[in-house]
Amino acid sequence: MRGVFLTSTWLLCSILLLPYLANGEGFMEEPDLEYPLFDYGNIRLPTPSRGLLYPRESATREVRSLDGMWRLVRSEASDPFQGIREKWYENSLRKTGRNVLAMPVPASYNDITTDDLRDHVGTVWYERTFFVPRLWKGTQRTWLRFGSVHYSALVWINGRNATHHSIGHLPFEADISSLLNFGGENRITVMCDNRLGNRTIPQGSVNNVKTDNGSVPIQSYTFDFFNYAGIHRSVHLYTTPIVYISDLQVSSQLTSEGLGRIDYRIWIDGIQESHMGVNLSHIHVQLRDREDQVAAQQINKGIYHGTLLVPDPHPWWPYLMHPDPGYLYDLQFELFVETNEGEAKVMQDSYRLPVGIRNLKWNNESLLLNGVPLYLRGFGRHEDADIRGKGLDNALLARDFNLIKWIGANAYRTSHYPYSEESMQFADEHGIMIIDECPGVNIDIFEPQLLENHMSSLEQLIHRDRNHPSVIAWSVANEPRSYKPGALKYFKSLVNYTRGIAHGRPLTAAINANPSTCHLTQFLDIVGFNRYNSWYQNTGRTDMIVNLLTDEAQKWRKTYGKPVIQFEYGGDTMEGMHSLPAFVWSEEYQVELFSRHFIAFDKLRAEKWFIGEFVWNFADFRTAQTITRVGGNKKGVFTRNRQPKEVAFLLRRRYFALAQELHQCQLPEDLTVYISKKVIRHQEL
Ligand code: BDP
Repeated sequence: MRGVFLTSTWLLCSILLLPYLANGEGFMEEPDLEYPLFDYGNIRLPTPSRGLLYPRESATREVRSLDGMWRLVRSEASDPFQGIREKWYENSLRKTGRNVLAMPVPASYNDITTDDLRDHVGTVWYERTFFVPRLWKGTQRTWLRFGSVHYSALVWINGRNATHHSIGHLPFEADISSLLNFGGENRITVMCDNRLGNRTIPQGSVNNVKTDNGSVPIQSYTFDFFNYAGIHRSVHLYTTPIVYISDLQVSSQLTSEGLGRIDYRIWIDGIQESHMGVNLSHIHVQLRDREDQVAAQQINKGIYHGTLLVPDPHPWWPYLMHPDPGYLYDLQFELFVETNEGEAKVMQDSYRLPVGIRNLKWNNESLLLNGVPLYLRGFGRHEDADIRGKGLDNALLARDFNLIKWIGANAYRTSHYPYSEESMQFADEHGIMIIDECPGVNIDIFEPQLLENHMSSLEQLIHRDRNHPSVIAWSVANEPRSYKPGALKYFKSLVNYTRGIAHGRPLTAAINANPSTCHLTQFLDIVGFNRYNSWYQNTGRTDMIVNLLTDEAQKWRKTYGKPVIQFEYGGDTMEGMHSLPAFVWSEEYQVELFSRHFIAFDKLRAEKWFIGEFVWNFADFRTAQTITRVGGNKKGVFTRNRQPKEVAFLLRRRYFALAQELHQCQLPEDLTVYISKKVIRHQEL
């Protein structure tokens, strides 16, 4: 039940507390989910996500973390559902008689132990206990929220079913008030299944193979990163009032009159369930700037969407495009109810959402932010580190953003899945632009049920991230087998559906097919291609980059007439391996390979439609075991431990040179080192 959302009866009493307030006219309507699905007549469209606001404390909400040490028990790989049959969730996992391990949350479980848990296929069970205050009973709702569990999860509270979810890297939650023991101990049990199949996003396959110890299931997949699993992001308990703000949607613009414009929509839930006879009074919407001054506000009665107009707005700018990047306002929503006497108004719920004000537009040449054509200098990345795998780690997050800023990048792609909500917040605050990618990596064997899951992954991603100013595009896939005949109707349907929910962002994908064979690119707004000149092709020949790359980019442009980005280029590099002249895998080779790409990029930049260069990869990362990987993929500009390789200094000089050329940014003092009296700092650039 979606709660109160009145669109037709306009009972707006938008009390204009400041002269520049406006009403909700012109607000983007909710997408029409009856999108034509072409050849896939019988596809079930995803149920639109609801709720899932990031847990934030407020005058009416409490947040508690369930992160910490949990217990873990693994099932036999050959019998993943043994725990369900034997009802392991009914008692403590200690009672299963199986080996109980201490397991940190958030973290991937794979690299924590010294045994073969790393390569386990199937289910593992987590549990912990926690207390809930007596005072929470009856007066509010208690929610359980997971930032992500990879790949699928079943959750029990005190032995009773609480929720379930599939597709990693995305949040899910449930109101668990009716399952809790208030004032006493509670037990949470999570079954996590890491198996990937033909219809999961991403795909994989599990096959039994004969080993010296008998037949065992082996998970295989074609994507190039380790299939880490477990409770990857934070687990929170949070409270809301019984009648509460369940969801918020915002979009922003800078008007031609120089005003900032924020359109918002609010969902209120729980009125039916409240036995207190709650009468909604009004919603007070207030925009506060960094100095905590009110920049705009509005009071809405009986209407749950509106528009704030902001005079002299501070626009949200990307890093190095403006001296004050990442400017965020606080958009505060306060829901008031009438008391029984109908006289006093009482604040029922409040929630604060950070928002940025910016214009995002695109055409067949450019992607423009606040009217300025963007040139994206960035990376493909991974959420990956030693020991914690894909587990959220705030220290790593802060280090990564410091490195991104140190190197002068202004963007990255969340290759190849949605990154943590905490990282999206960081990107908003630091002015780093995000190409937000769903987990559809290496999609093959196109069929309707896969399409349903793929749509759902995009729907959940867009619902989660639509309010972030840093998100400038949605990427619907990475390197799908888009040259295969089945790809045509699959992607036509997928893109059509996604366009209907895109919330003001262009659509793109990272393609490795070529311009004449790709069935996906024709449907997109921005052409993104991955190409490993002088690495996977013409290995060792850095003299075969410039022409091939410029020709290919031009071909993409000519075929589709859209802005073009190179989303991946690079070569594996062993830190500390040197060779003069350059030889593959050496630091010198990576430097030479990058430098030759820069020549091509500069030629292409002269043609306005080439709008970005993304290195593969920000840092070295773990992959499955193969003979082509030495401990993982080594294409990082930084090591897995987040230290620079030689190429990082070159890339830094380029990224800052571009930022200075395009946006007159100040160069950092330490960009070059002293050489002699005659060589003046920075002139070397
Ligand atoms: C591309 C993939 C990426 C790989 C990279 C590589 O998009 O996931 O890690 O190649 O081979 O094809 O390094």
